[in-house]
Amino acid sequence: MEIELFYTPQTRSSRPRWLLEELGIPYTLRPVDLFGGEHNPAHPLGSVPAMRIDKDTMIESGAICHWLADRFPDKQLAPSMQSAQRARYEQWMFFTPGTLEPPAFEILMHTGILPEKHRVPDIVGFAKKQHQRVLRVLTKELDHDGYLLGEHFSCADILLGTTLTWLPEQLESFSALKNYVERVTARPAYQRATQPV
Ligand SMILES: N[C@@H](CCC(=O)N[C@@H](CS)C(=O)NCC(=O)O)C(=O)O
Repeated sequence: MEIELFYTPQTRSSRPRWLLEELGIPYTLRPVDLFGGEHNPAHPLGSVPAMRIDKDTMIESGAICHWLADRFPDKQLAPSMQSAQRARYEQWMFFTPGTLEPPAFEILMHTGILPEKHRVPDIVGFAKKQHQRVLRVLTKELDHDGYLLGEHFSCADILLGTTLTWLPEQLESFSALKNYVERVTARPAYQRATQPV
């Protein structure tokens, strides 16, 4: 199987890159200079990430990670469908892109990504409240030395871990989450995945 990952550092394409490093399988990085104005030729919207598996192309960071983790069951980054933990795993795999990411991204958009004249302070205020509500749920879940599924690190931690690094200042009053981010980002695979290309 030949895998190519269309990738820009410090974007959602960090998720599949980290996962590929955790899986320890060969892949080729195809850097896309998104911040320099380049569009990703492998994505219908020009966005990152996209992944080519032999001749097929797949988009959506969450879907790519979900698929890869299941495709290599021996690496144990996703509980099997028969496992009692599978439902919980699915829940957290969707919680990050569906519930944590929207307010986090609104904050980023309206404090930095959008040109100043298009930023709306009221959206930031609302998004910060919603983001903090979500962080309160997560901090209760992670008030221990492990991961979303307990002692076992899984692909759900990759989605969550990357997303929590977006806004470190928002974690100030959540020590369990700060410790969690330190723990997951200290993993050798994360360190490899954040090396410059
Ligand atoms: N839901 C998509 C979002 C992809 C996305 O918006 N990627 C951003 C970088 S994090 C991007 O490429 N933005 C530039 C653009 O869409 O033109 C995913 O998770 O893959």
